[in-house]
Amino acid sequence: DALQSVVGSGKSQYNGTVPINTTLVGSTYQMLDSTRGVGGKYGGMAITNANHSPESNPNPGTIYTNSTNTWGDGQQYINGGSTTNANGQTAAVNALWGLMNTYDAMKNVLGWQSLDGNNTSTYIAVHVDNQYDNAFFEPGCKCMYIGDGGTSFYNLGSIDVIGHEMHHGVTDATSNLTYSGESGGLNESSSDIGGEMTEAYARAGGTGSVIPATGNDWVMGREISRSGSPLRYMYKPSKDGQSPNAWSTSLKNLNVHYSSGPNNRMFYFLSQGSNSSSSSDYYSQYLNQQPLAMTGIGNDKAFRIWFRANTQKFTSSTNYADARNKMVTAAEELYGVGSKEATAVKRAYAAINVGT
Ligand code: ASN
Ligand code: ZN
Repeated sequence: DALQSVVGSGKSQYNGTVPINTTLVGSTYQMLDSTRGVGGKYGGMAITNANHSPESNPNPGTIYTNSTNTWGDGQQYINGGSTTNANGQTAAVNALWGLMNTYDAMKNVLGWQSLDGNNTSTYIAVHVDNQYDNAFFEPGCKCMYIGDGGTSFYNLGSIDVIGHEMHHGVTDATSNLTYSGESGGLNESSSDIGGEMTEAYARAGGTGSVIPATGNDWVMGREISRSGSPLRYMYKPSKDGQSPNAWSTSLKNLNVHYSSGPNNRMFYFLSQGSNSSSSSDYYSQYLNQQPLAMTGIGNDKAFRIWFRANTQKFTSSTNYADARNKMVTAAEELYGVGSKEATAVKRAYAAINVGT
């Protein structure tokens, strides 16, 4: 059968009804986006059904199919229900919408193609395990698995979480930051930055910028949380009760999802600035001091500097001090030695106790 690229309609759980790129094969629609990526397992970006195969040995299954090009019901998946009816398809709609936005933000803001920079296709398998409260990038297949959520979360396919997992794929293909110690925190932070910027890209309406008129929420996983509390607060990491706001010698001993905190906050300052006279949560509490007052350079520039540093400068053993120096170099290459952008990088790191 001839393959025909078409645009379908998906009822997503977190973003309303969204246009999704699918493929018509004979009289069956497939959740295969052949407008993004080439080669790889499916010759385009695909969403597959892991159909509750275990997280410890997941089977990605096959591409989602449907008899019409209207997918999902926008509702949380009912545990134990069909993974292929409209309710079961919603997880796939969430994943494809997140994937499309992640891919487009990388391409249109950063000039980067897919996870490896060579535009190689990947895929996301949904419904992994049972009532699974996690999502992950798997280096073997260079693909991603998304859980339905259990006690803590709803379906983990929010845009920021999908972006987070896809950016693990970029780090895996480039700096390959070791997933422990300070480099592990930077690896996690790079995914939080990528996830938050993907969300910003979608909020900005897919315009090629990551500067939405409505601003960012600067948290990870707001939508997926059953408790209402997000997973991580980029603007003030300590709000999670575990992450520090600034670098210290003991940072390397923390779980990577907490040692990411200071770098997340650095990125927030780099983009949005800080105002030492403000008493709001956004600016207070750097150790016992206020951060240095600084002017932010906005999401677009901050994202380009971070991404260049991670993909072109960092190595697997890069720590916070090394990241700071390489971020300065990346800013100088993009915007000039002595540029306000390079100065902003120094101030943002100084605000988390790295360098001056
Ligand atoms: N969801 C987690 C993450 O991507 C999975 C993990 O702990 N690696 O960070
Ligand atoms: Zn992660």
